[in-house]
Amino acid sequence: MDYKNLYSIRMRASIGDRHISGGERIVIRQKIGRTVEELLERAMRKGCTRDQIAVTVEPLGDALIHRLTALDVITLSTQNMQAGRDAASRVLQSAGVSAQAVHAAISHLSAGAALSGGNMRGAMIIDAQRGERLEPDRERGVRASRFDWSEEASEKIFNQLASLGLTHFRTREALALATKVASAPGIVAELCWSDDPDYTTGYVASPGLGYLRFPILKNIEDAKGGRAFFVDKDVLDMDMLLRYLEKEATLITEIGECRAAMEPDAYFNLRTLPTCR
Ligand code: WAQ
Ligand code: MG
Repeated sequence: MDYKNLYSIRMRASIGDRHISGGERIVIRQKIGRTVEELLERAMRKGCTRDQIAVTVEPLGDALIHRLTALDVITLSTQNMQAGRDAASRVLQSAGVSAQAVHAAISHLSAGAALSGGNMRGAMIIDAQRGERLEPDRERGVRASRFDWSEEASEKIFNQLASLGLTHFRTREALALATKVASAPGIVAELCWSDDPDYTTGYVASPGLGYLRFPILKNIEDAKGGRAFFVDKDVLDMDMLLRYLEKEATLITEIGECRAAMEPDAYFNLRTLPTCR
């Protein structure tokens, strides 16, 4: 892949004010046409022929492109939502998020984190110690943008995840987003679950722990979802963080380790064992 002549392609489909479908890629010039088509098809499948589909093709030119290695992936399986949230909370706390901040994030996400009570388009930014919300726009939130897999890494992660039975495009997309977020300045961890009523899997991600999936973080048919980016307020430079998340291009060129599912207790036992080499 030629890292110089890359293009950011972003699609957003809406009906009136309502966001219906979105997606984005970073590709070489020769792939622009095909990629625009793929993103359009994705919007059409969601029934977005009635209103508006906007596709932006932006040359990244000589802009610096950060190259990242994807977070390691593991799934921690539980029987129900409460056990899932308890395990996610424990992981977040071991990543350095206070119990208070975890509680705040889960309450906001369950209730609908936007000021108006619905889902946000972007993420909350939450002080990992005090649990206070810091994002400048509490209706929209902060959107991570301009990230993708390189062609080689895309193929590798597809195969790795598929070998574990993880074939949904959401998993690859969320892993890419979480990898960018975890690499951002001031980030401690992230908590996410989908707003899609049929998709109950969510995750916790952090630079040190990787990407931990939880198959039941909410009940089926619940259309409330969102993201919380936990930050270390002592080192946070909000402008720098927002610039990195929204504007600076990141390409994932290496994949991490992908492990089979296990129960949370088995995972926590593993992690507290002394490492013998
Ligand atoms: N930046 C920040 N927040 C975003 C972004 C973004 N680019 N895109 C979505 N969000 C927020 C927004 O509040 C959405 O309502 C919420 O996240 C959920 O978005 O199998 O599919 O696209 O490992 O519904 C996680 C598990 C799936 C995947 C997450 O999220 C797996 C998912 P969705
Ligand atoms: Mg969604």
